[in-house]
Amino acid sequence: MLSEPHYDFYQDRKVSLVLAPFSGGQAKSGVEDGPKYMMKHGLQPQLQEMGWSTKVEEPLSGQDFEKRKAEDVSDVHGNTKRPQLVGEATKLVSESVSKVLDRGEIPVTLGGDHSVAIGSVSAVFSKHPDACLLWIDAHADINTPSTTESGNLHGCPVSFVMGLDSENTPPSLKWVPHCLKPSKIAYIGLRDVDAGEKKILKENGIAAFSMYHVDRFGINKVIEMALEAINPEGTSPIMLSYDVDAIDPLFVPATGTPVRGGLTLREGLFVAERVAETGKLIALDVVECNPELASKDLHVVDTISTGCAIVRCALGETLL
Ligand SMILES: [Mn+2]
Repeated sequence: MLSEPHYDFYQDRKVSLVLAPFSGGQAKSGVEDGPKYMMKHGLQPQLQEMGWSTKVEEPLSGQDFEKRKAEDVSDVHGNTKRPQLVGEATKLVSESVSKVLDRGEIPVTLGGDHSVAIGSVSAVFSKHPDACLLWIDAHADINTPSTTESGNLHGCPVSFVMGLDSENTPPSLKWVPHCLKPSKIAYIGLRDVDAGEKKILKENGIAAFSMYHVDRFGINKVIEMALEAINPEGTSPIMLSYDVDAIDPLFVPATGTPVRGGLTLREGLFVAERVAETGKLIALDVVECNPELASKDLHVVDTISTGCAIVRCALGETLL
């Protein structure tokens, strides 16, 4: 049965692009250029064309995170790498997203690596405790300071906002509110989940739909099941945190941790279209576009144009 499209949250059509050019949640350089490339690709005029009024927030401008990442090797805490940088950057992102929400606009956070979601998710769930979160990703990003093998904090954002393993939280991330309940997050697209993460997902009863489920049930049914799990009444505001590596590297090659066997381009965009159709979107992240990792120019275009398309689809662009 087709649900009637209803774009309740889109009446005002006001969006703020929160640029988060940050790479400290992982080792590779280049992901900090994601926002710049998406802006250069024309994201802002594209949204204006769709009838959205747009603002741009740059909470990290004037900071020297990239320089500090290169120079300061002492920024470690237990297993975790660069917690001071991640703590500072995500706090700035959180304050910015919070301000955008207070103005009644939809924050669209453009990463940057996925650690920036510590900032966006904490702001959204502090203001909307009744919200639910769809996490679209090849990875679960729910490692804790104790379980992480790489020490890269872009693999840990969910554990911080959930308050897992809080006794080992680095001091610089103690500001993060434990605002997300395990019952309010669902994953789609998983295919590279660490053993420690599988345990966390199971123990907390988290709704996790891997590529197996997409193959078994189809993407439409998977989204229905995901929303049913986290938003059974259908009334909660929805945040979408979208890692472009959920989509297969055939379509999105320029990303830091590509994993084969992902969503097709259409399945990936359908997720965003379907969320838009609910009319309940309150916030969006699009992260992990890394133009530096492209081996040809075409790979940059593929990746950046997909990132922009995710934003447009989530904000109501339709094929007809
Ligand atoms: Mn991710």
